[in-house]
Amino acid sequence: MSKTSPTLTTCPYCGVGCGVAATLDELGQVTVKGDKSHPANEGRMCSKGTALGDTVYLQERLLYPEIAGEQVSWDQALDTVAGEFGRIVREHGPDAIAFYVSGQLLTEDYYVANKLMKGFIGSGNIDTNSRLCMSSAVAAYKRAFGEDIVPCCYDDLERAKMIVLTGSNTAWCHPVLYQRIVKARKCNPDLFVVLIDPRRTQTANVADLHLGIKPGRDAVLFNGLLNYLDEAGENNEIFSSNFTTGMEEALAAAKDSAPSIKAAAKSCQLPVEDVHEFYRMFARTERVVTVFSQGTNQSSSGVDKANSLINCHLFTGRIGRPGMGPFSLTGQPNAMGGREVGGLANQLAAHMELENPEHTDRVQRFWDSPVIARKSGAKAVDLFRNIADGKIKAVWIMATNPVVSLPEADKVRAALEQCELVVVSDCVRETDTVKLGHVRLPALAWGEQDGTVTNSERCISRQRAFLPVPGQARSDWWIITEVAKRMGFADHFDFNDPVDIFREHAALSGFENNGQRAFNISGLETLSYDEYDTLKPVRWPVTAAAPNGTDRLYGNGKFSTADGKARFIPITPRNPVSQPTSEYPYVLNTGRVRDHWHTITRTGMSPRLSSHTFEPYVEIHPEDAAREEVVDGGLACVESAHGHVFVRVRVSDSQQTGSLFVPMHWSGQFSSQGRIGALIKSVVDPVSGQPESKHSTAKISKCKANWHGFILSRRSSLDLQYSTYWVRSRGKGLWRYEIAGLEQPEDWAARARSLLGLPNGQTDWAEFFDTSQNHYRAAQFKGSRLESCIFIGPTEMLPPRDWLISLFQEDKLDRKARASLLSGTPLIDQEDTGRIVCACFNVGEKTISRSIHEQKLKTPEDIGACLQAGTNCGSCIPELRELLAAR
Ligand SMILES: Nc1nc2c(c(=O)[nH]1)N[C@H]1C(S)=C(S)[C@@H](COP(=O)(O)OP(=O)(O)OC[C@H]3O[C@@H](n4cnc5c(=O)[nH]c(N)nc54)[C@H](O)[C@@H]3O)O[C@H]1N2
Ligand SMILES: Nc1nc2c(c(=O)[nH]1)N[C@H]1C(S)=C(S)[C@@H](COP(=O)(O)OP(=O)(O)OC[C@H]3O[C@@H](n4cnc5c(=O)[nH]c(N)nc54)[C@H](O)[C@@H]3O)O[C@H]1N2
Ligand code: SF4
Ligand SMILES: [Mo]
Repeated sequence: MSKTSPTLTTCPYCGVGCGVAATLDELGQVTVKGDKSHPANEGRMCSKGTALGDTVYLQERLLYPEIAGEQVSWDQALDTVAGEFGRIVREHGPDAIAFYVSGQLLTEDYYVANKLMKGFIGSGNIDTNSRLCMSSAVAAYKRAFGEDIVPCCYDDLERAKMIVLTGSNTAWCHPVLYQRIVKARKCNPDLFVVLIDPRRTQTANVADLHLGIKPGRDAVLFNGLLNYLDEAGENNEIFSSNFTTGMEEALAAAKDSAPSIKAAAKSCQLPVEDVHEFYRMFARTERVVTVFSQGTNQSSSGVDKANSLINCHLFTGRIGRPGMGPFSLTGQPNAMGGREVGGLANQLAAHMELENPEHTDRVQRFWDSPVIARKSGAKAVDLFRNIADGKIKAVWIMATNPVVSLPEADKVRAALEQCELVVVSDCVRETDTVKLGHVRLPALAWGEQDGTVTNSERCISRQRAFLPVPGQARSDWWIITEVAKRMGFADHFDFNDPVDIFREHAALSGFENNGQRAFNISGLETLSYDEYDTLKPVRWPVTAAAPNGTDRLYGNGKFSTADGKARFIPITPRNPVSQPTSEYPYVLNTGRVRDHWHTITRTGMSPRLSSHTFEPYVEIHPEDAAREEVVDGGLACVESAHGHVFVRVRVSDSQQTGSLFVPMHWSGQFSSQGRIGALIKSVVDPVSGQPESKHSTAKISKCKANWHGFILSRRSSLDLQYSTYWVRSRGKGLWRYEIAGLEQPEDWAARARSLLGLPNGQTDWAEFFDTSQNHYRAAQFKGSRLESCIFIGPTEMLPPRDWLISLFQEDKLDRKARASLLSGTPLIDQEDTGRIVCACFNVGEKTISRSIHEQKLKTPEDIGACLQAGTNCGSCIPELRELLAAR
């Protein structure tokens, strides 16, 4: 493999599913560019995809199988897992074991995991992190259409005249779709965009109208819309009378809860005019796409919220035609593939149902399996409760980090700590979950593995390997089939290549289908090895009748229910379960930042991606901040009945009063106390079982640290036991540690030395101590190169980090530079660039602000022309606009 032959593959991050062209050069460097031929992105990329090359290094990888922390052979590891699973099933029955899998597995991996558990072990106990992500959307689509079908495709975003983004921070979480919306607006100035989100996120930059809804009230807003549409005579009678049932009941429920615009606005705490504008525009625009994501799904009434918006599309018949429809964006790269293979504990496979005897019979015959699960297994939150209760004695966790991402995460950790057998398959060694694995199985990572993924618009794309297999890592499908073989099911798991599995999966989708299941990719069941290898992205269904795939579904008004009609669902809105109290007065909302992916196991390897947001934070409205006496840039403790975190304070009026926002990303691997999942109450939607991760309650207080500091060091592990607060992040060629402590050090210099593990009297160590101010600074050199530096003092007022980080790039620091380093002030010719805004070209906030001022820049394009910022992936353009507005 050389520079000249890029491999076409798919980005492993979000559900947009961008095609990328990856090149490995002679020096082992990986560069990644957007694939112009891929329909999802047509060459576009975001900051995360662009930086994929930074994340393929092997330092943090799990590369050998381990039992109890000792390296073992694959045979030993696989025999142990198969043997123990077999014993536990014999002694306690099949429900005593469970798999907890992930939307980041490839379809082929997912298929065999589900087949093993449901068809051969005979339990429904396989659930997935998609439970925390998509399950409310799945349940809502099933209720409305009779099947889990996303009827739209991305082209609809360009064809729409109105786009409603609800509970979606598209700019950060689906950045390429955001770019497509921005472009669509340029091409079509009449395109009207509405954002519904309690926070004013970067996505608001593309919105004509931002509805800063009271958290959790979405169903009232959409019930109000349904009622308005009815009163305005906007019913598509031909559609609703021929193709739907249940409209009258849904209308009655809507009228009950939101009888007028005024009532809806009041309940959602929104200005009446804004709600009216939204309703009016929706009523008069035929081509509307309603995009929804976690602000809808992660709710104790997530399924109802989704159905309330689907009702409005059914009422107006806006479904299945170009430029319209209710469009759930999937989060993970293969959330959709997991839905196809039935990875959720209440599904079977190929869109069939566990509790439908006809379906179980069909799948059992197809699999020729000795048993078949006939009842739903435990959903994620219950699955870990069953582990805690000892009902589940062995669990196999693949490609997910539940100790960080599940609610009441400390209980999840405790459950795993006392579980008889914890098996983990991961590519990273030190995650909070992998650490608890008795058996650790090294999986291949992106770039090393082959298979398929399906994105939000049902588009199946290939992931292709272009990197050598490191250590003894193996593909997930291989690991699973080897365990299956050793459990006695060799004949049924005799796959030699992912294509063998894919063909079986495709064949099952068409097996005795007769048009009953829209998920049908039987057109791909005879793919040869070469055809699979060169498979072009294609949207399912793919059948003999539609060999090139299908853009939209249900345009003919024929749905997947028994009578072929879609169902209106009457919605009685419910409030979120946890409501603020005098003890926990704030609504705690959680979500994502631009450049990190989930629990940071992979994006944390990239200096570029780590510099945009390097610390966990809490966002709070200025009035609340004043009341709680927390200040911007200071540290705060956020606490619920279940746990606490220490995070940096960001005071911002984009946050509502009474609400806090904390990112979901930080784990024990990267912070002393940043795991926000520990605070979230395990409240779930009664239909979908999806946790209410957007609406817990908490209190906030100032963290009374007596010293603050930071360390920049080429060393990756330091003993940070004296720091109550620490966060580590990667910089170019170094690690950055932000630290703080509660107690008052007696000897500041000794404190600093102990943090760096340095004996007194070391000579390559230059230090400066201002005793009157208790400011301690020190730098360690190796030859003329800076090795580490540490700054501590009594307040957060410390020198700019970005300038110091740049000194690590120099091979030689002269005396002047060393002196300026210790004084904490850049020399005239050294620029402090500030926090990195453009991750592609490493352009900092201060550089941009200076140029805006000095060069009188007016638009993001001007900034691009002057500094390159924003000209590659475009992920930072919303922030460039904010910096322009701030001038
Ligand atoms: N950068 C980045 N991108 C990602 C990911 C990542 O980790 N990092 N993860 C991927 C995954 S798996 C997923 S699921 C997606 C998630 O993508 P999104 O759903 O867009 O992201 P979130 O930040 O979780 O939440 C979206 C918004 O919901 C809002 N919200 C909270 N409560 C309510 C409410 O009651 N009503 C409404 N209308 N909105 C509310 C929040 O304020 C937040 O801004 O992102 C994917 N893309
Ligand atoms: N508070 C709060 N909690 C949330 C959310 C929220 O918004 N707020 N969002 C929820 C949502 S939507 C999601 S999707 C989850 C995500 O949460 P998780 O799934 O727990 O997060 P990840 O960090 O993506 O974990 C994936 C793991 O798989 C490993 N991995 C990557 N590729 C492979 C592979 O090919 N094979 C194997 N075996 N391992 C691999 C990675 O190293 C990593 O350890 O978090 C949920 N939790
Ligand atoms: S939008 Fe970004 S993270 Fe999502 S698939 Fe595309 S490049 Fe990857
Ligand atoms: Mo997700």
